[in-house]
Amino acid sequence: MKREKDFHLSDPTWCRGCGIYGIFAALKMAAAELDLDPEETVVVTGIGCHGRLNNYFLSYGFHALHGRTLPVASGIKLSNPRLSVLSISGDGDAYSIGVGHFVHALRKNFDITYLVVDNRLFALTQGQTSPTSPLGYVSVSAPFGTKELPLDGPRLALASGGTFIARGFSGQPKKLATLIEKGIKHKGFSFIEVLSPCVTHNKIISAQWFKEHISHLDEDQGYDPRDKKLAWEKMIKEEKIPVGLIYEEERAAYGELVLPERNHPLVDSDLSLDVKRFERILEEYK
Ligand SMILES: Cc1ncc(C[n+]2csc(CCOP(=O)(O)OP(=O)(O)O)c2C)c(N)n1
Ligand code: SF4
Repeated sequence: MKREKDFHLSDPTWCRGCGIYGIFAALKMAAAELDLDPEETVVVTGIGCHGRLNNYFLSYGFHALHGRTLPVASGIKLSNPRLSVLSISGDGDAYSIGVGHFVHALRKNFDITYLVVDNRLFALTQGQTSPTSPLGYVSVSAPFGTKELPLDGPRLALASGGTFIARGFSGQPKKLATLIEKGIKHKGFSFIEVLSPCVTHNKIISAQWFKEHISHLDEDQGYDPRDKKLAWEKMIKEEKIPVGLIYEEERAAYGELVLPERNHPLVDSDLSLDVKRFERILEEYK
């Protein structure tokens, strides 16, 4: 049985107090609990402060282009379905430049786990407004306050056919670890948005602010994450931000549909070069 420290590759250098420390801790807890094999696990990150996680978490890693974690992660999973594949983005990475990939990954139901670190701004580039920044939010890119309505990731996921939709808080790593564990076990696309304060660029949306503005679905006796109508009602109520497992359903994952028994995934295919065949192809193009 593994322990958290077995996944600790090196000490992080995020700013002191950054929420991503809590996400790193939760990821290690979940990996240890599931006894993941670092050699059979791949974490694909985007460009942003969250992207440094690859340097600290022991597994295979791929630091993808900004907004392109999902095509890389889904390609890896389809090429080798035996791997556990996680993708990690910032709210800018996921909901701005990468939002098209997000919607299609949800409806296709790739069998990967997607964590979105929602600090409500572009952190690495020094605090610009992101799609989750609240209306009126003042930043270096919106000095008179943003005039755009914020995007809600879980609502978008529910509308796009998501089969596992959750929201966690970096300040509660144990609860978050449980969500990550469930997400990794889920057969299909598991999406977990994680509320995470950026202590350097956002003095308003702090850890305390999140604590005061969230409500816990697991404390709501009447809530059933298998009831889509109930999930919608909860999501569109303009009250506290719901945290926990929002919705889960079973639906065949994309890989199961396109890689039936008779087809070999790329990893099991013979990719050795047949020189004679290659020369014939070259001849055809002369
Ligand atoms: C194609 C492309 N566009 C823009 C950038 C500049 N850029 C780097 S990180 C970033 C945003 C980071 O914000 P987020 O994804 O929320 O991650 P965080 O730093 O908050 O973890 C941007 C716009 C880039 N690297 N590549
Ligand atoms: S700039 Fe913000 S998100 Fe980035 S490491 Fe520092 S506190 Fe964390």
